[in-house]
Amino acid sequence: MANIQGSQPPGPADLAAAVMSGKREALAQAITWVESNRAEDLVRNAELLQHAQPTCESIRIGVTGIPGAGKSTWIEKMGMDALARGYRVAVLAIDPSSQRTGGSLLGDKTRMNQLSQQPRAFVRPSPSSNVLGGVTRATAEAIQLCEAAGYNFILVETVGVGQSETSVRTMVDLFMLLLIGGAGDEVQGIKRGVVEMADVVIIHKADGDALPACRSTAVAYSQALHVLPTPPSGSAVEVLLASSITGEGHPELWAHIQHLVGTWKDSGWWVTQRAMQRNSLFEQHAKQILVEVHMNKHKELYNKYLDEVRKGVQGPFEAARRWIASHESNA
Ligand SMILES: Nc1nc2c(ncn2[C@@H]2O[C@H](COP(=O)(O)OP(=O)(O)O)[C@@H](O)[C@H]2O)c(=O)[nH]1
Ligand SMILES: [Mg+2]
Repeated sequence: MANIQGSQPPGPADLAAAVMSGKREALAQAITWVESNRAEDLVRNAELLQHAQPTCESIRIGVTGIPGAGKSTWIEKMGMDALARGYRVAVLAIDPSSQRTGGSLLGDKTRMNQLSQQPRAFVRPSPSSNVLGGVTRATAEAIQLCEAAGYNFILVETVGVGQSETSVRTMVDLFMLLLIGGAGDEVQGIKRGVVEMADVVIIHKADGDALPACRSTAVAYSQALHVLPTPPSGSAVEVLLASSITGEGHPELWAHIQHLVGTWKDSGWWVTQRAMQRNSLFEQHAKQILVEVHMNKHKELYNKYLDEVRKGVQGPFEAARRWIASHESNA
């Protein structure tokens, strides 16, 4: 998209105003802006974000689980339910793997055909594939932009394994782990660390022939979670069965989410967690901007050291230290 209306591209303040007035194309364009990684765009983006402040109180929910666990289907069901309850729904996907595959890992369901046709829903399938190392930042900023546009129910789907779960955990209020009944931990690609990040464990696709296997998986996970320490939220992790095809388990899930939101708002965890997340984002931004700015100035030296480290001429730590130190000598 070139710009909103005329021949001149909008300035950051104009775009922010258009986002806050609820124009979908403006929101889409603003998210494209923050997905840019170019150093010269950082100032423009900062100005956009300065202006585009949230206009609503939101609930942010992150969803993880292996490809095929039904995350997109679950999100579409939750999203439709949230719309029915009067929320405005935004869906974002965080997909570091798209850097390599151009996003092809995202299946058809990611388009969320039903949800994306709703006027009060906004679906953004995946960050653009050229966001080098900036996927986390772009997603966190996209969440802010959605909230500026008045979307008060934000769903974030993680795609790919490893880093993306940890990143999403730092930007949502509730983190859902979707598992499939019957499959062992290894099959599910679940590391202990991911289970420990979850606020709710959902044994998904609990319908038809799969129901008995789902029940036993639920029992096994309830027992396993029992021995883990209570999460920092203070709420024990519940294991719930759900099907996003039949809708079974969704009313209970919805009630549980509302319960957690209420409990955490009363206990102060809601505010504390968001404050901690803002600090964590600041730290990430500071480090990343530092490296980007430095890289722009000292790319050649970086490549030279990379080569020397590969050949064993310099140690990796020494090279990194000297590369950073080049700042003082050449500034
Ligand atoms: N039986 C059953 N199938 C489901 C359910 N949810 C999703 N699926 C199917 O599982 C497949 C993968 O779903 P998708 O949402 O794309 O998974 P994702 O890769 O985790 O996003 C699709 O064929 C869905 O129709 C469910 O609750 N029950
Ligand atoms: Mg998906």
